[in-house]
Amino acid sequence: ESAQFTSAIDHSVPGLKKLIKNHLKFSLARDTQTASRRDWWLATSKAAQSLIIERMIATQTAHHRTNAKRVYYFSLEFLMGRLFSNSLYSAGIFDEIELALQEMGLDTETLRKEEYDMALGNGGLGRLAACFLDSLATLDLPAVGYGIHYQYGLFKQEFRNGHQVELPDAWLTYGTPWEIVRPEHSTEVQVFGQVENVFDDRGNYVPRWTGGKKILGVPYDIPIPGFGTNTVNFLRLWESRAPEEFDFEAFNRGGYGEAVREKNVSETISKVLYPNDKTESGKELRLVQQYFFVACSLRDIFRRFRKDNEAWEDFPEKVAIQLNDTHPAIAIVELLRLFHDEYGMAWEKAWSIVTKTFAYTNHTLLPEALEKWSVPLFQKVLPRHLQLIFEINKRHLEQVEAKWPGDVHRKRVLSIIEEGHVQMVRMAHLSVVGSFSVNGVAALHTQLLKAELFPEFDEMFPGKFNNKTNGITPRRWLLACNPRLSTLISKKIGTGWERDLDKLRGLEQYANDPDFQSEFMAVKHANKVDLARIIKTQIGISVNPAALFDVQIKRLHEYKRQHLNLLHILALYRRLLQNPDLDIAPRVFIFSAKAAPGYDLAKCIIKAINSVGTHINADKRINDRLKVVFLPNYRVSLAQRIVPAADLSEQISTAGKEASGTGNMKLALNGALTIGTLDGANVEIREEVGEENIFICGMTVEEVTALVKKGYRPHDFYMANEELRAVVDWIGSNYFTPDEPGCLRMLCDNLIYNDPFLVLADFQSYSDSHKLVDAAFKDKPRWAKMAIMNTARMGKFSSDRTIGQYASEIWKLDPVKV
Ligand code: 26Q
Repeated sequence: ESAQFTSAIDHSVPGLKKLIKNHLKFSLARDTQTASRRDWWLATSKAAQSLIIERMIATQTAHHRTNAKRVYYFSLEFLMGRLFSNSLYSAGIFDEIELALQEMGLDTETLRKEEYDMALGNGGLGRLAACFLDSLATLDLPAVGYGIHYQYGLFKQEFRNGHQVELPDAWLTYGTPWEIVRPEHSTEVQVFGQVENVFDDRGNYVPRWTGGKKILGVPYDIPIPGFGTNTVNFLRLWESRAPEEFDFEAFNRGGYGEAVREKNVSETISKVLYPNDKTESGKELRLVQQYFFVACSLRDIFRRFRKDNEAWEDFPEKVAIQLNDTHPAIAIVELLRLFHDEYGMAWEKAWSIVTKTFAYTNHTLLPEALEKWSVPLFQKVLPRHLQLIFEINKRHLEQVEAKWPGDVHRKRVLSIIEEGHVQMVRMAHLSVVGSFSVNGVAALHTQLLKAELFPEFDEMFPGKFNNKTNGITPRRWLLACNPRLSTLISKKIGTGWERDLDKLRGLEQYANDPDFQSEFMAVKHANKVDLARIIKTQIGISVNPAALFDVQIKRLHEYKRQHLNLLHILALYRRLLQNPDLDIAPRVFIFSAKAAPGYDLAKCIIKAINSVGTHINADKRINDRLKVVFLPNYRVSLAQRIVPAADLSEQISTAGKEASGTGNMKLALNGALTIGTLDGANVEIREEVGEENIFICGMTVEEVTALVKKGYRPHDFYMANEELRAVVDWIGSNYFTPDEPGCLRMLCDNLIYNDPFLVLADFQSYSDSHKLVDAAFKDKPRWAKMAIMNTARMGKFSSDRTIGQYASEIWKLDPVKV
């Protein structure tokens, strides 16, 4: 079905000029003489936003009129980055706005730099949610993203003497043109309190959750426009506030000061995004955040469902909820509680609706990253939910008993409650039991999920586990971030690839064409010149755009092994010092990464790269053949500058540890070659681009497992390899940090005596692989051909393909044309 849509806005260049000036005047109270760059950016954004809002209203009317099934994407993180270019492209006014601005002596390139990144996420998981929203709208799928309106996003990173320093990310200081506050859809939820038994309206003596602290959720909506279609979905983010009555009560109890203090507690909930940090695990406020946004969102979904439907049985036909990891998994229990406690529905019926509604995506196999909450903490924050979890678990274990009578081991490993000194609630187990679908994010990851993490669950629920290999949106990660390559591609194969990335296969036939090769590499060179300028202005280092740009950009984590990269840099440096005539292609090593504030070893790796880099960059003897650059404050907008300029993409996690990776896809799509392990989506990237167009190194999952089983001794690798021993010792000495003796000792000791991620075991293979990279880079036509093949064969990794599979295989969701 479709709805009629006609725009009331003049899309012409003069029309848009007028619209921008009107916003400058009436929304910002500025005249053209005194307007700052930010004012112009705001006014232009508001102009684009008005076109998008028109389409949003039409879309919501169409979804309501057709009573369409919707998917709700629940996530603690949405790493949106900047929205300016995306909005212009999606509103279909990029060129018109460019011209309109030109006539006023401005340009989009300058204005877009005015925007703060919307950094409401840590990394891969949050950025995946943002790419999914883009694809959902582009595929005309009815969808709403639900999350938290954090006042502060992921911390801002600076370096002081090479050490990471964290600063608050006050992204809302000057406001944002993209969001619409909707106080009329505010909703109240409670936390804490106790469970009492009371008589319900049918005379049954039932448990009731009472005495909790009331919190108001106020929604902010960010329109999400599709590309090349009229659909505009939205992202709804909840801000926590103190409800009026509560303030008043507090005032009566303790006066003004007490009332303000109580208000602060309520407003703390949406104050700040938690960094993905070991030291932050198990924190009460994090559980409150999770429950707060999930409870608000479910009430919002109920309101929308009740407008168009009568029977609760129809709920799963109209509502699918995707859980982005276990972070929002408490939604399973809250929906059960709403049906059973609040609406008096029988347990069996309520549970049956719940388990037809939820689907869960797992993003990690690392045991230390699986969410657990202690039972006493749960008892304090969500006492009724804890009771319900015990009841869910009792019934679940009865099913286990029915299937495997007397098997106590099975009951122990399948239980939602982990028994121990303190009992723990395993959120992953709750998610598997409460969902009809559990998916991994790459083929290898899903295989390991079934075979290693949840083998007993896979046996108990055959068919529940499935794979959905991640993807990225080609609108942001090619069209917007790499205009030169986009133009070249469209010139060669026409447009259309933006909505159908498989069309890039059309480039394959030109991979051997010398003219196309030089055009393709000229684009890469121009992008490298741009990045070199950014490097110069950001950190004052001059780099040669003709050098090989070797890029590792991602969160800093031991399993991602930035320190393996560093060991190789030191080996190269040493080879050059010992053999000054060594013939290697000049290289610029580019890092960008944030370490979690409490992750000491990760911060030590940052310091090590910075200190080694400073030393190498200043060494005249190597004649600029090596440069090491660490760009501070990695974020989406910086990634958009680095990705188009990369020659080589470092994807070197310990096999079996990186669930998928998505940076690997962004870089390969933009013509960077991958050096990587057979981990995550690298396996599928190799399948697509062909093994002749990728540099695979390191141990396989099977080899890693075998080595760990036999007993890994990093010291043996250290002793057996002269070069490896030299570079590890070099880091551990005070050579690179004379002013801070001992500061890199923990890194060096960790490698020799512990090395949980097998860095030393993979060193030689990695170093050998880099020799092949060097040879390939010197052969210019060969490198060009390989780079073109990478771009041409990355179609599979469009998030449109991923979302198409979620929609048909999990959500059973149909598009609605607007
Ligand atoms: C947990 C507890 C307390 C505070 C924070 C957290 C927390 C926050 C974020 C735990 C994990 C995350 C993020 C995980 C993440 O980004 N995982 C990545 O997801 C990508 C998308 O599927 C994959 O491509 C990556 O392989 C995976 O590491």
